[in-house]
Amino acid sequence: MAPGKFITLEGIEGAGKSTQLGLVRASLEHLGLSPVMTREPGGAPIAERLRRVLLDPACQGMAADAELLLMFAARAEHIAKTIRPALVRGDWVVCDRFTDATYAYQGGGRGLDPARIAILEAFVQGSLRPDLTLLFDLPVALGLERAGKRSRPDRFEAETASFFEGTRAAYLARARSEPGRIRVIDASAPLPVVSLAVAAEISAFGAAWRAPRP
Ligand code: Z5A
Repeated sequence: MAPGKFITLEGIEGAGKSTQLGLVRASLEHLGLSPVMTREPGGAPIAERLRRVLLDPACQGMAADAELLLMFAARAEHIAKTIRPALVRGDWVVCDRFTDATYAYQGGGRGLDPARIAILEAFVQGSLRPDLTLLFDLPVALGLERAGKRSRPDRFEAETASFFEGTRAAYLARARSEPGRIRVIDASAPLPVVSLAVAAEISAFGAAWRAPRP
């Protein structure tokens, strides 16, 4: 059986990834696939416990290196328990955030050296990389305005605009360096326009790779 494909969704705070997840799933189902939907940090029981620590506002001031290592600890668990078994079964996996978020948030936002992130990426993931990444890009002020409607911000949502400017810049730099894998979606557009762009990207990718129908 052919291994499944791995699709990730990325973007800064309030970019609209979660809003589009249902459409991504529906587009893949339309192609006869039953994708495994998951997220980071989290996506497996122990990884979800680590997520609670990572997002907890009471953990404000966590050392940047500790944050980085916890992200990869959660990822190791997620890969072992959820992602790799699904891909080996031939299932497609759709993940709300993955390692591009580490380069963007811990690299671009916190200022950690990307070379150190790359060492952990190789250690934890081996050769596992997303096959397709949709990067929802929009100005920081608009993302924060959209996300600002939430009542209780988590530890990342409480960050400053300059943190998210660094995050966005790192995401865009990665998209420039891997244009084949990372497809940039203009997330500042009205919802129906963003949805059309998402459906087009997923359909094109899915049609090129979909498993033969029985
Ligand atoms: N993190 C990290 O630092 N390092 C890592 O390696 C990983 C993660 C993996 C997880 O938070 C945090 O972990 C994340 C980065 C960090 N923190 N931040 N920021 P999360 O997964 O719980 O939250 P999130 O990923 O940031 O999700 P979000 O803030 O909810 O963003 P979103 O999913 O992209 O946005 P949304 O909820 O779909 O939309 C926000 C609002 O905008 C909502 O009211 C929508 O109805 C509205 N919306 C969406 N699209 C539109 C359009 N096109 N027009 C108008 N309004 C819209």
